[in-house]
Amino acid sequence: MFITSNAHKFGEIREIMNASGIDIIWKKMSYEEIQEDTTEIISLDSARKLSVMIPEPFFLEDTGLYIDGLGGFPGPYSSYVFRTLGNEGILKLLAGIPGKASFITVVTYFTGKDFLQFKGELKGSISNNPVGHEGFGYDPIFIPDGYTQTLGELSVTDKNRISHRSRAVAKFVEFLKNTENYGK
Ligand code: ITT
Repeated sequence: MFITSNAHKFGEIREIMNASGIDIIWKKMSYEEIQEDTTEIISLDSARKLSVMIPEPFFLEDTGLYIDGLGGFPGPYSSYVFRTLGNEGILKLLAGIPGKASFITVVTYFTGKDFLQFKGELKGSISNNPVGHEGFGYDPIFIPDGYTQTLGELSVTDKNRISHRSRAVAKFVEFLKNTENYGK
């Protein structure tokens, strides 16, 4: 069971896990996130709180965009900054600053007993303008290293070949393959 309010995240993760023969159930709900220094801590804290209400196994993930030239900002504030400044606001902030950046996703899996984490990172840079209508969030301003297009120009399948999220989920799937719950 995957807990997220975000249909795009669900769509991406479903495709990755289905390809490995794992069906996932979407529990569509939003939950409050603490403001902390790292994506790991935020993701773990959310899972801990939800496990009090939801005793069966589930997973969730927290994602942040870390811009080197802004000291890692918006990082743990990615959700708030996207809602307030948006992509245009980020581009204005960056005027003149080289836009090396990375996306980090941390999946936290609650086994019903323990909490396990799987991390994925995608390095790239911030574009000069928003481009593309695929994906969501910061995708139109993020150019993965080795690419000329933004993530906003890539299909879900192409984004999944390289993304922070797919890297984290691939580690999670590897773990599941070695447990008796595989495919459930
Ligand atoms: P949850 O219910 O799963 O928490 P959310 O949309 O609030 O959904 P996050 O807090 O993890 O998710 O996301 C922080 C921000 O980063 C949010 O504004 C997203 O739009 C953006 N974001 C997350 N993953 C992204 C991705 O793969 N590409 C571009 N932007 C992304």
